[in-house]
Amino acid sequence: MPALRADADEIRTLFSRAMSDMYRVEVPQYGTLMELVNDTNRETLRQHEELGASLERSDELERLNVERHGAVRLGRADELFDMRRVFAVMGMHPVGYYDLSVAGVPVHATAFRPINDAALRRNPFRVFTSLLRLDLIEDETLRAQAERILGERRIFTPRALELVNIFETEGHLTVAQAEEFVREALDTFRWHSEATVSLEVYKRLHDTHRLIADVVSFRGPHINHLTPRTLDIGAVQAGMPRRGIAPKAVIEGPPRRDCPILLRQTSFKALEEPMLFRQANATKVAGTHTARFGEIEQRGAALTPKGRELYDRLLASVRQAGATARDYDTELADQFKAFPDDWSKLRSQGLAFFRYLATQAGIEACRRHAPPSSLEDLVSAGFLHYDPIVYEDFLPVSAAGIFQSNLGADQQQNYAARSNRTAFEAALGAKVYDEMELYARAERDSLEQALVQLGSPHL
Ligand code: OOG
Ligand code: NI
Repeated sequence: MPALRADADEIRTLFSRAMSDMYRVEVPQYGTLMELVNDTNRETLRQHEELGASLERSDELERLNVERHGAVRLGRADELFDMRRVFAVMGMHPVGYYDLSVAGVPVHATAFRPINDAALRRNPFRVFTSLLRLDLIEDETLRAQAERILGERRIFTPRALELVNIFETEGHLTVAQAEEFVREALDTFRWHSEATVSLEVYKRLHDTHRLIADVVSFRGPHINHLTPRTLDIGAVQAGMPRRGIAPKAVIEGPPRRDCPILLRQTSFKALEEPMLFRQANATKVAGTHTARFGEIEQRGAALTPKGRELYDRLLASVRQAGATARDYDTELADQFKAFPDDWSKLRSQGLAFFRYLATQAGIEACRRHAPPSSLEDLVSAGFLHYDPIVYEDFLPVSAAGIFQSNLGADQQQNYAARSNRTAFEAALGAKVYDEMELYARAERDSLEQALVQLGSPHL
């Protein structure tokens, strides 16, 4: 009998669960945060029946409890190349290019995530994956030293890479191989409390940028946070201090709205963790390192390029106003009055993406009479229902805010904005997917299916 094949969705779910279990042991506050988020989600669903119904229709209720994203920071081009191959086994592919150098963080990044509707419904696990840009270190000696140190590490176990090879040749793994793969791949993301460098080198790296020390001093790219999705981020932010967690001052992203858009995020400060540094004379000295933190997010509708342009413009004007944390929320809410907060307007003005469904009444009516031939008429007749498509990606300005709240304000630097997508894709060994194309396709596919159900009117 042939061995049972594992499918990519199953492997991803096994992996994200294993990652969550590992992180809960490594960072106990993560467990506390998970409890708070679960309690809040239950309460929100109890209070907002319509939200529950909408999530149910788009099959999102199921995924909510397993949904999370993590982040890692890599040091070498070939690490990114292999990371792409490892994530491909789990049905996760690079979507989007994020240049964080513009925000004073010397990395560029992509998000590995599932890209088709069925896979996203099963488990939308995402990993924000940054690559350190050593080319932005000006001190040549330090840059060469960082390169040498990074050159010596192997972040994947030999067996993990062997299993990736098997997957690439066979097109799948067996269930037994998949279980082994999850154990082996997980090893890459664990925390190492012993640095690969001396305290002195660590300090030099750290003084250049804390992020450089975080990447270069370790044997592997520890997962630095794992973020659950909440349905009410304001409630979680308010509940954090009661459970002994101190959140950052402001929630990143758009303001609170009746129709949530994109992504709102907040985090708690990185932990100062004990470390051992390996001195030249082979003795070890104790020190600390701050890297790992907790974060929560609330996801809303994916915006079209037009909607995104409006979002970016409004957010930029809030930031230009330079409000202090206390006034920030007021300023944000004020500016965003210019962003329609009503699903019907968001749809008719082409600001957000939607998934269409043929209604039962529509299907029955269209059996009796020829259906109307415009999208607007089908919607207003109640033959088509629409729900927002959830935003599956990240926001560079928010990501920079999250990075910075964990690096300390003194660590902001001004790199001349030199985006380098070509170098990133060369390292990755592939082009990143364009997220706008993925959302547009999901909308188009849903509409086509709905129209078939209504007897294929030509629009
Ligand atoms: C990644 C920060 C970005 C988010 O949610 O925007 C991120 C990092 O700190 O490595 O995870
Ligand atoms: Ni994050």
